[in-house]
Amino acid sequence: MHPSYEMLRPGKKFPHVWCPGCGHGIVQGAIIRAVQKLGWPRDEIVMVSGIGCSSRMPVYLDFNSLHTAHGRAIAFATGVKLHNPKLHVIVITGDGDALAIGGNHFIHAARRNADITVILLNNNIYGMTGGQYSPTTPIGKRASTAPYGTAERDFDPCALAKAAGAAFTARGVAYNAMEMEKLIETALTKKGFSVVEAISPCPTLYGRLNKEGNAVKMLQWQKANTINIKAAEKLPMDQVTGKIVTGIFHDVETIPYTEIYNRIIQKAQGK
Ligand SMILES: Cc1ncc(C[n+]2csc(CCOP(=O)(O)OP(=O)(O)O)c2C)c(N)n1
Ligand code: SF4
Repeated sequence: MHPSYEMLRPGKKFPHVWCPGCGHGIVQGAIIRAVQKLGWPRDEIVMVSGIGCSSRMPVYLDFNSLHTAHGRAIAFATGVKLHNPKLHVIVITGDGDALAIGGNHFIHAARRNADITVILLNNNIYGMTGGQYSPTTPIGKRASTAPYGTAERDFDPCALAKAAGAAFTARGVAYNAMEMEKLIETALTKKGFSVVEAISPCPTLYGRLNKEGNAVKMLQWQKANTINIKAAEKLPMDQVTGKIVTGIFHDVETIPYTEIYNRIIQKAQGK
């Protein structure tokens, strides 16, 4: 039996809804391996998501799970962690879920330094609802709501999280599943608000609308256009522009929100 199998809910929730070639399954595999490496009991893990193709993940994984409302996963996750700080709380969210309808929760959880890990599956589009553009659709790229290309600039989720106060930010691509796994494993061990942006191709909508070819071609593009931050730092800017930079961008020791909050509770109780 494949080692990932014990983390799934076979029989109950399969077949899954993801299209052939969707990157979300690759990211799910990386999360499973990261959790297995850490050796955490499944009962101590809570996986929280909003709504979207990406947000279906907690339905398939056999952890404690909350499949909440669109954009609200981070708010639910913060509540879970405050209630029981011993739990490992992982948020699964999409670029639409985290940065459009859920954008306020994202920045304020970073500001508070909520002690949760956010895995943001960025496919640059709203997958579940038919390919509308999202806050990470690059300017000029097509979406069902932008047939001639978007006129809006896109967010860099890692830069946004850092600016808002996150303790840890990193980016990986589906093509490099081994690096993705390591980044997720590291993020999960960090105190405070940690974010891994997982670049996950959507061949069905983003790829088709932007004529990027099938799933294999999209992964080949990732392979050819990804550069690790350590290599990028040694290159002139013009050789990095247009590439996806991966790796750890920000990593600081912090006192997480949960600890500060609990100190206040103790103070109020006269302890
Ligand atoms: C309050 C609310 N507004 C809108 C929707 C419709 N809706 C469901 S998923 C989604 C976008 C999902 O995009 P993203 O988070 O990027 O995830 P993906 O499907 O691309 O993985 C939207 C707009 C909803 N379910 N609830
Ligand atoms: S529509 Fe896109 S994001 Fe959704 S399952 Fe299909 S390939 Fe994945």
